[in-house]
Amino acid sequence: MRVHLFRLVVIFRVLALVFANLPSHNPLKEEIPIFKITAKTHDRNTISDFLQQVANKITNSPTNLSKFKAWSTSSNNGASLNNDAEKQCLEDSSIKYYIRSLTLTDQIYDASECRINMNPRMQSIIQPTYNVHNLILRENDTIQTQLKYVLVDEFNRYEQFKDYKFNDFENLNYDITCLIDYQQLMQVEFRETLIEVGLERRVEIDNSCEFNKLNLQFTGTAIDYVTSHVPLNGTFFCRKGRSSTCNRSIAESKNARYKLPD
Ligand SMILES: *[C@@H]1O[C@H](CO)[C@@H](O)[C@H](O)[C@H]1NC(C)=O
Ligand SMILES: *[C@@H]1O[C@H](CO)[C@@H](O)[C@H](O)[C@H]1NC(C)=O
Ligand SMILES: *[C@@H]1O[C@H](CO)[C@@H](O)[C@H](O)[C@H]1NC(C)=O
Ligand SMILES: CC(=O)N[C@H]1CO[C@H](CO)[C@@H](O)[C@@H]1O
Repeated sequence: MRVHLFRLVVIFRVLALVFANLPSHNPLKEEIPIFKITAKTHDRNTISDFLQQVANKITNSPTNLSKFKAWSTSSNNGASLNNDAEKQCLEDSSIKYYIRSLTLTDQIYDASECRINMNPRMQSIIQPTYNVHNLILRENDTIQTQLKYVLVDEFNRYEQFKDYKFNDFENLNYDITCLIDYQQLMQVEFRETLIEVGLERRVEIDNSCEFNKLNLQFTGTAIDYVTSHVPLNGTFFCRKGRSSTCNRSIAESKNARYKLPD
């Protein structure tokens, strides 16, 4: 991960302005979460997964967990819930996300095979793997995906982000051609520009869940910190020479396309 100095300067300015707009600085007003998960917005399994994670973390004795585990796996639908307390536990608990930091940054991904040119008379040509950006940007976690959409919506309302285009991957330079000289190693790379969002996640657990039985000190709210990446745009570029993913022993030399040197 690289952060350019210029970008750092820009983002600190943006940060200061964005946070001036957040209500957190007003002690009289409760801060509004950017994203909230409850039994009204998500299925009970999602809620019980979060509760289970907290239970695992805070419990003093693993044997105390068994009751909660059995319950969360039987909670696929409301009907199988054991009693009103358990129903209330899932319905009155919530998970809330708050933005705590924003950083403009880049991430680099491999976008082709690693290739070596063993033909002394011609240069070989390497290009990005077909559709590779979809593989790179693919999301596999529903909550993370929803969070990303919520963040893009939010950022689109910030005056400070008005010149930023999110998810701008329509016109990628897939036509880039990396020319490889004799015995040279080459790999196409994808530089993704993104906003790295640091979030505080508060799991607020209703008293009816009786988590104080797992740990007397537990006050009802579990706080941790998570990161979300909101994509802006990307570019392919040619990387010459060896790297952690490209060396002579794994490099492909077969089926290369060739070009006579100019
Ligand atoms: C989801 O993707 C991340 C990396 O992006 C990976 O670490 C994780 O194992 C994946 N999870 C699933 C369920 O495929
Ligand atoms: C990507 O987005 C950033 C922030 O808006 C911008 O500064 C940069 O020029 C963009 N890069 C490309 C390749 O579009
Ligand atoms: C070449 O790269 C592969 C894959 O990253 C790695 O497992 C291997 O150890 C590397 N070999 C050398 C000689 O660096
Ligand atoms: C609710 C519950 O099962 N509490 C138990 C948790 O573990 C401690 C120590 O093993 C027991 O004393 C509690 O009764």
